[in-house]
Amino acid sequence: MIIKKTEIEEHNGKIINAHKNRLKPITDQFQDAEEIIKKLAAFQLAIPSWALGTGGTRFGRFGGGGEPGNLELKIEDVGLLHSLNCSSGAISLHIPWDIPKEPGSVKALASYFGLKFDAVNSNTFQDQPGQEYSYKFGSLQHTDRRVREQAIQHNIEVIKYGVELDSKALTVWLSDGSSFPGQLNFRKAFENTLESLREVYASLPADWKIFIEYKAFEPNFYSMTVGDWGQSLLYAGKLGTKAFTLVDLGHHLPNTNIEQIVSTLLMEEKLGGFHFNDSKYGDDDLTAGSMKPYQLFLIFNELVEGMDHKKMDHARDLAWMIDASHNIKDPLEDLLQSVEAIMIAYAQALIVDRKKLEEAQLANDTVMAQEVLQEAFRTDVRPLVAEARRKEGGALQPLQLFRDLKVREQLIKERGYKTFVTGL
Ligand SMILES: [Mn+2]
Repeated sequence: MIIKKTEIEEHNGKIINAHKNRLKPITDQFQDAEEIIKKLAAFQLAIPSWALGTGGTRFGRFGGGGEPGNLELKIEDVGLLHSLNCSSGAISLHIPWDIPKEPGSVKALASYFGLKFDAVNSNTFQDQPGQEYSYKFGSLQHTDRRVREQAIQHNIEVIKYGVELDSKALTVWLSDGSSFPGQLNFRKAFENTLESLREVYASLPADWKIFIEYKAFEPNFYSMTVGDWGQSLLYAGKLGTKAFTLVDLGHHLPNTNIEQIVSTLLMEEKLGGFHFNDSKYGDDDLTAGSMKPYQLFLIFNELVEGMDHKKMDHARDLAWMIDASHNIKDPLEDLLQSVEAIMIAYAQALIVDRKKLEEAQLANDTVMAQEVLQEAFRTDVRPLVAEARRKEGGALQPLQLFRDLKVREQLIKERGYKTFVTGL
């Protein structure tokens, strides 16, 4: 299904006056509003190919209808999102769930929808049919050289798929670790992992990056071989200048100060990318901003501060991706909500009065520092986000238009109710 330009224009036309009334006070308040709107318009989030179907839990999966059964349909779904919000201009593939069989036509289809290919993701946390060695006890860390070799070759294969699609990065998330004390020699597991990653790193094209994603626990419950940002940073530092740490918001222990991690990694020029989601307890993979919007804002506050300090381009210099797997919502509606929440947090970070904040920090004026941050957080920046979208040809209210056009009903008509989607 393709949303027509005229449908978006008609939707915008009906609510443009109300939008302008809401926009005016905020553009009057901020002299650099035009600049902020430009930054918002440039900011693009990659949608992972596995987020377009209804996710499951380890207890069950309750699929929805009209879900995309192949890579081409997944690209079409991301295209749909992007036509509505103009902020989902990239897709991140997971191999082997979404192997591009005909890279040329897949690339052409993506570019038809205005989409790029973001980082490609390898998978050594599951055994695939016909696979020679099992990853039951790890992959790149494995005690058996042959298992490690198989996992290395898989990552190299993923890079090759990515090259064909003009992707520029490989994200490696390992489930490697141990579930019981004594099971694993930590040092040897680290050394094996590092040695394996070095071989993968050696296969990276010159203009590629490798992102080392960490996770505190699950599926291993005693130790994870890339368990936190410190370990990830160690690997990235030892690998070289093309290796970076990737922060997934759900991969921390409860109450971790993620914004401080972000600040430190930026200082070290080792932050490579982001996976957005939200959580209450663990790696809940809930909609971004649905639980802790203030934390999301504080993270963006550090991102903006740290990137500006290093003169980085907000839109281009880090890989921004949503990584969620929702099991009760319509996946497309959920993604629209996630993108909106992330754009709002980014916009709030852009309006922080940096000069006033610095003055408060230098004077140890704790009260004023808090006031400055909360002033930005409590400002309704939604009209700025909507305006950025409108200027790019998107819908003022993407979710409303999605419902008005009965997109899901249309997709069910086209694809059927019972569909099979690869992914989590
Ligand atoms: Mn992730």
